[in-house]
This record gives sequence, C-alpha cells and structure tokens, in this order.
Amino acid sequence: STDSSDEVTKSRLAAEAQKKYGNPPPTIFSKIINKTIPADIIYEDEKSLAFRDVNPQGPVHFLVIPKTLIPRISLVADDDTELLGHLLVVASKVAKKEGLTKGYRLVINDGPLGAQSVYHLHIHVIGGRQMGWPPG
Ligand code: IU
Repeated sequence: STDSSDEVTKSRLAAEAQKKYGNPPPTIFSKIINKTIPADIIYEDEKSLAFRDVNPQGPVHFLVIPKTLIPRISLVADDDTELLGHLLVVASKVAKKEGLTKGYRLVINDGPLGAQSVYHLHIHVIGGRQMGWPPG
C-alpha cells in the first residue's frame, strides 16, 4: 500500500537523484525500495535498505543500497561521503547479525568491465564460505 508520505519520499528521492546525476532511469531496486515488488528485506532505515540477493553466490548474500538513486560508484560526489560511509556501517552490522563472524567479502561492481548489471549502487555482502583471490 502507498500512503502520501511514501509519495513524498519517492518524489524527494527522485528529485535529488535528478539534480545530482542527470536523469538516471529507475531500476528494479527502486521498486524494492517502494515495496511495489517483494524482496527479502533484512534491514531498513531512512537512507538505506539491505535485502537478500535473488541469485546468491554463497550461503549468505545480501545487497546494501542507498534509497536515493546513485547509479554507480564512479559517479559519486564529495557530498555522498557520509551516505557511503553509512552503507559500509550497515553492511558490517547486518553481516554480524547474519552470523558472519569469520569473515566475508564486500563487492561493488562498476560499469561494463566491472560486470555491473543493475545501475543503482549496491554493496554485495557475500559470506558463509571460503572466498578466493583474485576474484573473477
Ligand atoms: P551487479 O553488481 O549489478 O551485477 O549485481 C546485481 C545483483 O542484483 C545480482 O547479484 C542479482 O542477482 C541481484 N538482483 C536481485 O537480487 N534482485 C533482482 O530483482 C535483480 C537483481 I534484476
């Protein structure tokens, strides 16, 4: 269901993204944020959301995203510093809540060579198995 405060939040986030990044097309992640499609959300606050990846690459695999539409890490600006720090703190806290006491992997894919497929910035948190290095 959508009430008027959701609408206000949606339009504020869209206006912010448009002002800063031009006119980025919304992705499926905007629908997850708006709750118009379901996702297994494991953390939410005013600025961010964490949900389980539909195609997990380990026993635990979730994504941490900003509610505002930053398309990719290569487009961040100086005034995104606090938000980006917040996303890392959320990643760490949710990893702990998920029981990843022996370590895990954070990944941000950027652009074609980085194999980014969804152009709404997201931090992958993958854990519950031994990781390899170098990554693929
Ligand atoms: P990438 O870094 O842009 O390649 O990662 C996108 C991720 O989003 C990928 O791991 C997908 O499995 C995941 N995902 C999802 O969890 N739910 C969705 O509806 C879609 C993608 I589309």
